[in-house]
Amino acid sequence: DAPSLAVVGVTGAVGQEFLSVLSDRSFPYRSIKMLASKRSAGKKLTFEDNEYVVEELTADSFNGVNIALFSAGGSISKEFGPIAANCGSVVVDNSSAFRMDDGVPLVIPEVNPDAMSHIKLGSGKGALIANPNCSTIICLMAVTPLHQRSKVLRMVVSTYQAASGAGAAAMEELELQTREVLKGKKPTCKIFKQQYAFNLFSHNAPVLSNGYNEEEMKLVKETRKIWNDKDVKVTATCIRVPVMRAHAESVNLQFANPLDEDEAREILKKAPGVVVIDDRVVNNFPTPLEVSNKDDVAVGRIRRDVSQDGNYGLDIFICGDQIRKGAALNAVQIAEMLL
Ligand code: 11C
Repeated sequence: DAPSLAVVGVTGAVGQEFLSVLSDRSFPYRSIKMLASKRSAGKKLTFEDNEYVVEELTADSFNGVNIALFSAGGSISKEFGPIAANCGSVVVDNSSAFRMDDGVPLVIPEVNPDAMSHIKLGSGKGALIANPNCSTIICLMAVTPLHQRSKVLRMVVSTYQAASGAGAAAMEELELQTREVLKGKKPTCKIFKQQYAFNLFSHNAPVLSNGYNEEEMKLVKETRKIWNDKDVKVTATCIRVPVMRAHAESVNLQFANPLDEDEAREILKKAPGVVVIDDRVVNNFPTPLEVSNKDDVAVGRIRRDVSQDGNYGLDIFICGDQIRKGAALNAVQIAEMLL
């Protein structure tokens, strides 16, 4: 039997993308519940030619639900994720609420599918599965195939993150500010404290006592969990740039064994969910616009790191759609693995 689904946070940017990805991939379902906060309850939406009324998320929402896709923020996940799992639903959660919890698999299907192999749909037992942070997913999609060939000892990541990572309201703010600045008006700053259009700034996540912000530490901790490698050295600097919906990341790698750039390029060309855009002659490399609304993560600027001896270091540049592979697509792929 096809599963019954629930989408929690259906009116948000990722919630809406869940629906398009489910439809694009012809995900089978018996029924689908559209769940959101009280504020959005009663709104109508059309999905695959049927009209649905958005229902208020409550503790009773999950009776009979087999798979629940959550993207309504960490506090909603913390409150309702365990309720759904206790009702027998397998929860695929897009927030950071459970990612580092022991016993909760943190999964990128192309990278560590085995982490969730013990979770079975139809066993009657609910479960929580966490979707990694978008920056981690996009980074590890490209770096893992290289890591599988030659172990990564150290990774230095610098991100250029899109508005979508901060939600639909941040995307609207970027558009509004761009219009305002072009008209010579003072930009409206609601989501971010500083001007976003024609600017960039350190990621808006809270800064911790070690000087890193939470977004940066997610890259550090999630990589260790997904690779099951507590020794891998990761450092990151995360920056918000005025781009609508795709993140870019510059990644410097240090390997345990030599890996030259030609072999790295061949590995990446064969990697699932990855495309190589690496044309030095015409200076054509990945861009956020090129990958927007696409499933694949693009990699380019693949080159030997001249600061390291021999072939022990590489620099690469990665772009991936934050809402799609960084969030909704990855979650739906996890749900597909349950079928
Ligand atoms: C961003 N990665 O681009 C963030 C948003 O832990 O799921 C998502 C935060 C998270 O701003």
